[in-house]
Amino acid sequence: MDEVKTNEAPSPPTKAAEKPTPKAKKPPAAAASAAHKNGLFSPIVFGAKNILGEENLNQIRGKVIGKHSEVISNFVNTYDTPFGNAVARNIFSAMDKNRDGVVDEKELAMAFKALGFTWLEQKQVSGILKRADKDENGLIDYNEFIDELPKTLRTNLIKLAKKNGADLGFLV
Ligand SMILES: [Ca+2]
Ligand SMILES: [Ca+2]
Repeated sequence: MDEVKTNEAPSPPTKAAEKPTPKAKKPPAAAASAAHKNGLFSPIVFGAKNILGEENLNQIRGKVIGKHSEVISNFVNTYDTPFGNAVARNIFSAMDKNRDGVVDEKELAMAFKALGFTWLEQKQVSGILKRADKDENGLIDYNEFIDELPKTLRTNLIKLAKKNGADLGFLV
């Protein structure tokens, strides 16, 4: 239900007599670099590119451009699809800084900070970890991550998207 404004609103040509240039098809360079600057998801998208191949990714990206809130929901809802799974694995391994295969509280806090979830306090990060940590060993493994984190990520990504508008770097 929540809608995030997109910047995919090509204005209709005022003078149809001029030139029928299909300029709305391609985003201008300025917009692309602006997205880059705030491209929190750039590493994730690049990672998915490595896994899926550029062609697949472009197809997916073609579908998702202009509907960022849907993307956000999708990528956390579809981790059982090749794309969703690739993204989830990427997020997980990006979080796992010391590459021991699990995410500890410090890594989780760092990841949330890196994603821009500045509103999450230590207390809340602990709570998220506790909720995810089904076997109560103080660490999040991939299965625990997959069970719990998509919900958390979605909630916070939507919040982030609202804060940042559409400029989330999905357009790398
Ligand atoms: Ca780790
Ligand atoms: Ca655990």
